[in-house]
Amino acid sequence: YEQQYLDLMRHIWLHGDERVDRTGVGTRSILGATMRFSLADDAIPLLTTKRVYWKAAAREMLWFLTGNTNIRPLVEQGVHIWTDWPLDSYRRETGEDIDRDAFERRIIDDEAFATRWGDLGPVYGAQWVNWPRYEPAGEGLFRRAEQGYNQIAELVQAIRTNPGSRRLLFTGWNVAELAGMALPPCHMTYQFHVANGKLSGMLFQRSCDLGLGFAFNIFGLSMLTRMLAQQCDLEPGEVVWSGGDVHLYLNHADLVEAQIARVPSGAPRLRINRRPSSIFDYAIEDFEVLDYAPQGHIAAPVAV
Ligand code: THF
Repeated sequence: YEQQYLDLMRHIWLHGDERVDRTGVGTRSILGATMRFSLADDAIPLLTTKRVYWKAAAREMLWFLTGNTNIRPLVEQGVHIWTDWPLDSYRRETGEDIDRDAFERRIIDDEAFATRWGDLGPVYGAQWVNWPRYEPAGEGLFRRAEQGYNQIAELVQAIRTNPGSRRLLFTGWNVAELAGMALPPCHMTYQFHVANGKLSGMLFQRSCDLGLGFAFNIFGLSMLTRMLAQQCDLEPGEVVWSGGDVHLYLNHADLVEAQIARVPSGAPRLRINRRPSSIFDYAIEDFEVLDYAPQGHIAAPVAV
């Protein structure tokens, strides 16, 4: 199954359109790609051609589901994947040349500092579980209701009560709030489908960093699909990943060359060791990856 990924990587590296992107790093890019992975028998699409820190991806998914948009809970758990964006704005706005470790230490030690500098704006979690709802406030005016829409809770309810629905989806792409986000959502729309007692999940990702982010995003989609299946008493089906602008950063040349020279090895499985009482009650300890013996980690810089 992983060959799909390696083939796509090779294709983009050879034929992608080379351009200077938003980050200034430069990419080779194509429009549109689809990959499918089975979740049967606990199979999980976790890359074996490099080590993927799946627990960081799992913690990120659990963090999305809390609705929290501050990096503080991630940093407290040793997850550094979102630090660079707040760090970048801190450096830009204060002119202080603070290093990453010192910045993360302040995020942990100083709650007011974290509140001021650690928030990413109304990104993923905020939209997933608390999409703004407005209520009439008289004279044709509206005010923001205290409680927004919980798209995830409604999704669980919809899968349970109306599994044939073609509206089993949620999205982070809230047009009205994009300007306040540190980064508009990349993995933006998730859709689910029930057939023969199996739940399958699909993701539309408008922008995909194939060398770095993809490994996290496909694991997140698969983990979430497994959790939803468990909550709705369904078996896991498959995941379908669909990318819009799929690209490789030019400074990932070493990673690309090393990874496409490797051959996938083994078939990792994801086990969920408990059935929490709701989709919001999972903890990192509930997840276990088995039969994962990846090839060596390949470090690559993240473009901010
Ligand atoms: N921006 C870019 N340029 N690429 C992305 O993948 C990306 N994301 C999120 C938001 N913006 C993005 C952030 N997610 C890593 C992994 C996921 C990220 C950001 C960074 C990363 O550096 N991974 C390394 C090390 C992981 C670790 O130390 O735990 C890796 O080798 O996998 C995509 O959602």
